[in-house]
Amino acid sequence: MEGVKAQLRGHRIETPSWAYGNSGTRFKVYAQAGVPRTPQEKIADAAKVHELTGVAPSIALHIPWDRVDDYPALARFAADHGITLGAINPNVFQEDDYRLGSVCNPDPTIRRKATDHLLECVEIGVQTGSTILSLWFADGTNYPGQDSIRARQDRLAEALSEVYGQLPDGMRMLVEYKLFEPSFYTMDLPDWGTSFAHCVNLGPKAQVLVDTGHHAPGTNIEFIVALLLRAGKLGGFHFNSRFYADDDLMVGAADPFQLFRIMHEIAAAGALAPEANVAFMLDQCHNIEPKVPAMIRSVLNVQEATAKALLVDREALAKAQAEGDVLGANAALMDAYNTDVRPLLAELRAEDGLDPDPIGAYRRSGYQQKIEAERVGGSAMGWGA
Ligand code: LRH
Ligand code: MN
Repeated sequence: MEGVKAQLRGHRIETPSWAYGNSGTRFKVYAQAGVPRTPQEKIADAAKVHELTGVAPSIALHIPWDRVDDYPALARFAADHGITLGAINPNVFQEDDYRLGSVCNPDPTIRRKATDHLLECVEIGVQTGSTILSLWFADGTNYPGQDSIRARQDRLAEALSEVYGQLPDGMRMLVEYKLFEPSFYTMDLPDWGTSFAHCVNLGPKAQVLVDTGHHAPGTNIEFIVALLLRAGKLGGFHFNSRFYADDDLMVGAADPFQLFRIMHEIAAAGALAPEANVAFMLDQCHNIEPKVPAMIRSVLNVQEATAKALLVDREALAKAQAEGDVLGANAALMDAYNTDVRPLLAELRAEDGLDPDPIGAYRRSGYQQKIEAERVGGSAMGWGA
């Protein structure tokens, strides 16, 4: 069990700055009390999540939502709170200029503007000490004939290659795909295969980012994960869960078994260790639930799925698989999945000087009351769509 504990101790889950802010749907963005008004307050909330879970030592930024005048100072502020600044996410999907796309736009001046923002985010990453440029494009079309599918791929390849060429040593780019929304006929990066093809063309510093909410219903995401791992092209995850579309619900809430199957492929490939360089990041929206405890719950859900995956009896599984013992092999996985790992994780936290019950600890901390009392006035951060 000590081996499992050691691997769980080495696990790192990055939380997204935007999930601490107000979010919603096209119908309503619900304002909640105590929501951050500045990137610094988001960092403070992320630091609270790390303080109570011990495995969330970094926060991803989104630009311009987290734009500041002095990024080295922001990195020092984060360090003073015991965390680091993680992936830098450019935003080329919230300006009128991007109506027909950003880097895939038919208009070269718009493409130039979008590419310049990506390059600005590379520079921001240098100043924050980040090692990941995390790229997602809303680019696509809504009607057949609206634009040339092939020409848009040429434009995408051109922009990605220019940015790739500007990546400093130690920084890599992750290319996220999404089946649909906000475009509803084509997305220029709709699936793992398109992202993979571009990443292979770009080179070793380009890898695929798997957002678990970005697939057609019924997609076997762990198959994609196993395949990308085999090809050395799995850069990381945007973990969340969904019942229907890109619902961005708490990871593991809608389909904990799927999360377990994904973490099983990770563990089986020995890709849990930090040196495997798979970025485990959350990407969620807490539209109706309190943000900080929702983030703590999400980190615990990933920990629980990971602990179950580490408890798979690999010898029994390999033996059953080799013997074609279908039921035996499936049982090896289900025994692990059906194991209650909460006592193990509580013990681990206690051994590490953490409260065995982080959610209870948060409630007892009075942090929620504190931020609701302090964060009055100013404008709460949100998507601002
Ligand atoms: C797009 C996405 C992308 C982000 C955004 C916050 O749906 O998953 O990763 O930039 O959400
Ligand atoms: Mn995402």
